[in-house]
Amino acid sequence: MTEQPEHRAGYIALTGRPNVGKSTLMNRLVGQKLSITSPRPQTTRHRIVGILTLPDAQLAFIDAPGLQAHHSGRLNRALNRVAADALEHVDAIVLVVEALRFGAEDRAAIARLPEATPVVVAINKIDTLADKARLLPFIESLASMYPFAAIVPVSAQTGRQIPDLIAALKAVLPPGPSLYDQSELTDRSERFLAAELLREKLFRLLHDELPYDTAVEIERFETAGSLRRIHAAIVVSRPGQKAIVIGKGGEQLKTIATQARQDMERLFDSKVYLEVFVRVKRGWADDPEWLRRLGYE
Ligand SMILES: Nc1nc2c(ncn2[C@@H]2O[C@H](COP(=O)(O)OP(=O)(O)OP(=O)(O)O)[C@@H](O)[C@H]2O)c(=O)[nH]1
Ligand SMILES: [Mg+2]
Repeated sequence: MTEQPEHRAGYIALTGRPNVGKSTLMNRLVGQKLSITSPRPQTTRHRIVGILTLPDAQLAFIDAPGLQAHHSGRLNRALNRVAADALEHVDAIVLVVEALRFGAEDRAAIARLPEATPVVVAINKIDTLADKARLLPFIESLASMYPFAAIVPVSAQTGRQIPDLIAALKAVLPPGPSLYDQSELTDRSERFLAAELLREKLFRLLHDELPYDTAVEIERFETAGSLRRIHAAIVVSRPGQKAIVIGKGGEQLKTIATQARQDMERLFDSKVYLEVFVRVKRGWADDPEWLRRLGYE
């Protein structure tokens, strides 16, 4: 009789400076687009769990906002709380850094690592490297900074060496039964995921024009057979911002809504009827009731 490997399971937090690819990496690890991504830093605003179930292990990844220094106010404080909490009570941490691009914000991320939790480094975006030989000294310098359990170069975009990262994480997880049912992919509802997909299109299509205090609220979410009927509000804090989101002749909003609907149909594997409008709510980002309503507090 061959001995079965012991089943392992645990929570694994993804951390690292903004824009290193934490959310892209989580999506790649679980094989599904759950967490939104964009070229803009500080895209992720909510904690979301993505679950990878294997025959001998279950890895529950936690993606969360990074610590924000560039904005102040109540919304920002709420985001920083989520960022700090995400590193507590986890079984392991993946510190994501970008290949050959290490700076003050990365150093700060290392300084915040809690003692006694095993940390695996994922050196992301290796697909952008012309000269792979330069990775070795980079790995050596990282290894001298902190007692990391492992350092694995990967590409979240192409999937390169993702199996090696999973193996390194399995090795540091404690033995134990699964935390979630094996059919579960995330702890979040379709309602939440729909709001996020719409927010992603705002981030991707409006670039720097998009004000920081823009959010999405799902006002109605109904499932009728294989159809999802969704009414969503894009919440901005000034009338001028409403004009930016709608665009000339409503073209911008139409593109945003079409792309969001296509992503929702893929994720929910169903037809989606999506109606989107823009609502102006002055000062919502400093209003406790609205912060709660939009899931920030
Ligand atoms: N070339 C390349 N680009 C990548 C890779 N992984 C992520 N990116 C890109 O990097 C940008 C940021 O990715 P995100 O996953 O949103 O980064 P993040 O760390 O979650 O960012 P925040 O949530 O804002 O902190 C996006 O434009 C991604 O497409 C990779 O392996 N290779
Ligand atoms: Mg992110």
